[in-house]
Amino acid sequence: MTLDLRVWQGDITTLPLDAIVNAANPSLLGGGGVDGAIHRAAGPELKLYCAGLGGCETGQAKLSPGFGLPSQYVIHTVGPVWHGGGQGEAEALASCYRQSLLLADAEGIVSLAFPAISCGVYGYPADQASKVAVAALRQAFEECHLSKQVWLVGFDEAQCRLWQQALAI
Ligand code: AR6
Repeated sequence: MTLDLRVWQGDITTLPLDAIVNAANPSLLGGGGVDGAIHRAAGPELKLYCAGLGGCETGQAKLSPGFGLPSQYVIHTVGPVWHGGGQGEAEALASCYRQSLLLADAEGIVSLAFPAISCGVYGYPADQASKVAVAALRQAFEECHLSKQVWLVGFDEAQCRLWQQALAI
């Protein structure tokens, strides 16, 4: 049983893994950023399927097929909106990574990729978010039953550096 954490730069929608994680909003009906890219690449079936999931609360995670994506599944999670850090943002962000990893494990998913959840439109400072993410993944893995290969995806080089720094702690 091993947790293999790796950093990768690029468009998460191109990765042929068991699952990619989407930084969604509570409606699960699509939006901008990585959410928009995932819905575009998956095709309209994804929105139809997600409409039947009944939304998703902040810090929770839900599963869908990948449809037109090269990945088999999409794990939709809803990160917190950054309000300065005093409104439970770190706990909610940790919960996103934890619930996504545990859902993956329950579905037999071994390889999966995360974007930097909440670090775009939702405004979470990316250096802090990266550390919260790595700590939460390491902690949640202790409850997993299968090994995991987790790709920490940065759209740009700056985010990849932050992932590397968080991994070095
Ligand atoms: N591949 C990998 N990373 C990406 C991609 C991509 N194709 N596109 C963007 N990123 P964001 P949030 C990075 O804004 O902050 C949506 O409208 C991006 O550079 O996508 O959680 C939802 O519907 C950033 O580092 O998600 C919600 O309403 C990271 O992904 C809201 O935005 C997250 O940025 C969620 O906001």
